[in-house]
Amino acid sequence: MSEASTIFDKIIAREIPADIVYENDDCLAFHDIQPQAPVHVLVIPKRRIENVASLQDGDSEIAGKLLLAVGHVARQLNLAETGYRVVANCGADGGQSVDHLHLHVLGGRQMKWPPG
Ligand code: DGP
Repeated sequence: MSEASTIFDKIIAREIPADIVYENDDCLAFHDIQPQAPVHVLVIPKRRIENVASLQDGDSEIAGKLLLAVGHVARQLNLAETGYRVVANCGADGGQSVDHLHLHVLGGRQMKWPPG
């Protein structure tokens, strides 16, 4: 686990504002500040985990809860019927810019493949 605090810790602590769409005991979801689709939400664990690569065997519960939170957000924002994309950028080549695990939920338009 990374020891370095990130901007997402400040969002979790309500020290900076975010457009929060869903929250439970373990996860927080809020609109991305630089949306890449009509709907672009980030789903994060409240506990700091650096990225997918740093998940440990003991993190299986929070990993599952993150995916369940994605499903909840998608239903809440009416993406479930039309579909959406879930992305986890990991590390430098993955394009990760915030070192706090987050799942991008992108929807509201037709996604393309391959991604850039
Ligand atoms: P990534 O590149 O996968 O690490 O994605 C990080 C995302 O976080 C990026 O799409 C922009 C978003 N982001 C960065 N800072 C903030 C912030 O202060 N507020 C919000 N809502 N999103 C942020």
